Formats: sequence, structure tokens, C-alpha cells
Amino acid sequence: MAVQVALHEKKRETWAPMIQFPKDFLWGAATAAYQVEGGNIHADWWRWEKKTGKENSGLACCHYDLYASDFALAKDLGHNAHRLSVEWSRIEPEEGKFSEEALKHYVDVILALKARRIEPVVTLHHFTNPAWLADSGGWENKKSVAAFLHYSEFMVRALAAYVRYWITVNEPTIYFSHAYILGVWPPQEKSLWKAWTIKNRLAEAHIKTYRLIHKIYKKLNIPKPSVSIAQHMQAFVPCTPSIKNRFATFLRHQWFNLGYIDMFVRHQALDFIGVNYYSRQLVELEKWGFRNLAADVCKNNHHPVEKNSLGWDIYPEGLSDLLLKLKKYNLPVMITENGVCVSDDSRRWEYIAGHLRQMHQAMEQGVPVTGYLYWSLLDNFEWDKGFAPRFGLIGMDYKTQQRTVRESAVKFSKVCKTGILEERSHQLLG
Ligand code: IFM
Repeated sequence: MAVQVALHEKKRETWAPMIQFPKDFLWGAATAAYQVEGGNIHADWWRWEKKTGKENSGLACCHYDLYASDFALAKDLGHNAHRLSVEWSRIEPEEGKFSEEALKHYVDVILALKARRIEPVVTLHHFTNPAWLADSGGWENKKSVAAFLHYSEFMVRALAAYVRYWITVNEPTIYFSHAYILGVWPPQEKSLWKAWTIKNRLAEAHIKTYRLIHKIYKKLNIPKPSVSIAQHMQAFVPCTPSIKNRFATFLRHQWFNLGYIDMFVRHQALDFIGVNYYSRQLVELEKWGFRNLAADVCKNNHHPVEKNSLGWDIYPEGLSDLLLKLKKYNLPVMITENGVCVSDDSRRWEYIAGHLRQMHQAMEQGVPVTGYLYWSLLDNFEWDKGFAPRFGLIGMDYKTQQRTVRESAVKFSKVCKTGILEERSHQLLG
């Protein structure tokens, strides 16, 4: 993969570096079924929203009906890849009863991408479960893995001819920590023991699904697929260089960022590394202790940086550090999510450009990054935070379902179309 940095003269005395990405690079955006489709009435989240009185996902972006025009927008923006998820609860609304209609829908969705020469990256599990699974204990139930494999087999057989990239599980660490430790997502448990069970169950589900997908492709005589998870990774940075802070930083990186990756590499169940990167965590331990090691952060606004509208630190330099730490695996890396929610769209473009610069730096140092998928194509339903956070390249008016292509999307589209990030540097040389 040839990665080069060219220098070109802007004014006589001003040089602006031009960052150039490989020709075959995948550029695009990501979405998840439940966050954009609307009307996912058979999912555990649907029921939970009603029960808790949280903002309802409702019609979301009506993407279930409007996917073709949304993909047309993505195409206009120069995207050549798109990550989406398939909603298990639509495919299997009742245990063991598979919906041919929903299956046909997703085949049509993938064909709509292919017709536009947009490479699909398909996620099988993105936080939601069918309500019937939740009723039988969700992932606590041993049978969940077999049920997931059953559903995955159904999907993969139908889509194998068109799909090369598969994500089995999105952000497993975020899923079990929010649902089983913090108790802020369904089923709202706060049990380390249960979280541990779910962690292992999701690992088992990934490893078995990885093997299943490869087996199906082999049997159908289709070129090998590329299968991974989308792992949420953070830049863990010690607030002060005390032993406590450095030790906790090391542990969190090993465990939160790399725990699953190490395990799947050991099981030879990873073809690339899917990275979802958003933010920094400034590690500052109050005292030694299990919980402190896992969760204490700086509360004093030391080393302040800009924040997104959810209060997450914006820290592009963390991306190159992280990518360099993945080099040892000798596997391709895909940025399966990176994005920001802000009310001022010019900050979105700064965020994207800053992260692309850092990604490029890591590529120059030999990290084989193959794609960058911005989160998200559209503003969407941000789980327990509802519709307020605006992550989209395309803005949503939820009352009218009107889409507005943001300025940041247009700027990003120039990179997607040319593979070049133009820098406006006003450095004087001499
Ligand atoms: O919206 C989520 C997505 O579902 C998973 N990754 C992080 C995004 C922003 O919080």
C-alpha cells in the first residue's frame, strides 16, 4: 500500500502539505439499524423505551423506507463504502420464525449499495436483541449463542454473494458494561458476575460466527470474507505520571481496548481489526482498589481539551497512538467508526480532518489502515441519550424527515473523491 505525503507550493513562501491516501482506500460512513430505521417493534430496546419513558426511537430517520435515497446522497458525497447493521429482531421476530420479507428487504438494501458501487460492511449485532431473547434471559442464557448462530447463518447465506466485510458484534465491551455494569441500558443490571458471563458469551458468539461465515463462503465457493468485531477503543492517558495512574492506564488499555482483540487473534478468528475511536479518558486514581483501577478519571479538568456535546474529550492524537499499538498484530485495520456530535458543524470538519491527519501519520509508520467510516451518515437515535446528539454528516429534521447535507459532509466528500486531504498551512519556510 503506497502512502505518500506530497508538498506543493501554495504561495511563493507558503508550503501546504497535501496528505494523500491509497487509491483503494474505503471511505464512507456507518449507521446501525435501530438508530436509523424506525419502527423496530420486536426489539428489546423498543419495549425498554416504553417502560422507562425514555425518548422513543419511533420512526427514527425512516431509513427502513428511505435507504435508497440516503445511499444516493452517500454516493453523491463520494462514499465508496458503507457500514450498516441488520436488525435481528426483524429477521427473527419470534423465536425460530424467520421473516422472508425482512430478509428480502436487507438483500435489497445491499443491492442498492452495490448498484452504487458502495462496498457494504455488515454488522450482525449492534446492541439490540429480539424481545423474545431478552425474555429468555438474553445473553445470560446459554442458548443465546446457538440462537445468534442460527440467525447469522440465515443472514450470511443470503448475503454472502454480495458482502465481503462482516462485523459480528459491535462494541461488545460497551454493550456489556452499559447493560450489565452501569445498568443504563436494557436489561439494566449492575452485576459484575453477569457482565463477566456476557463478556464471555459474546466472545464465544464471535468466534463461532467467524468460523461459520468462513465455512459458508468456502462451501459456496466465494472468495474469503473479511470478518472482525468493531471494538470501541479509547485513548487512556495518565493525568499525572504516578505509578497508580500509569498502572491503571496500562490495565485499561490492555483490557478495554485489546482484551477481545488478543483473544480473537489467539483463536485465529480475526481477519482485520475494526476500530471505533471517539475520545480520550484521563486516568487519575483516587486510591488503589479494583473499582478505582477500572474507572477513576480526573475530575479537575486538568489538561483540558475541546469536548463534544456529550462532554467527551476530543483528542485526535490518541488515534495515531492507538493505531501504532495495533501494528504488532500484523492485521489490516479499518476505522469502523469515528465521529463527533456538535451543534456547530465547522467543528465536525475540524474533528474529521484532525483524525484523518493522525490516521495518516500512523499509516506512514506502517499501520495498514484500509478504510475510514465516519459515524454517522445521518443524525440518529443515540440510545439512552435520545435524538439530541447530532453526529450526522447529514442533518435530520425529525418532524419532516427532511435531510440536509452539512458543510462538513461536503468537505469530507472531497477527501473521499480524491483521496487527498488538503491542508491549509501558513507556515513560512525561511
Ligand atoms: O451511536 C453509537 C454507536 O451505536 C456505537 N458507537 C458509538 C456511537 C456514538 O455513541
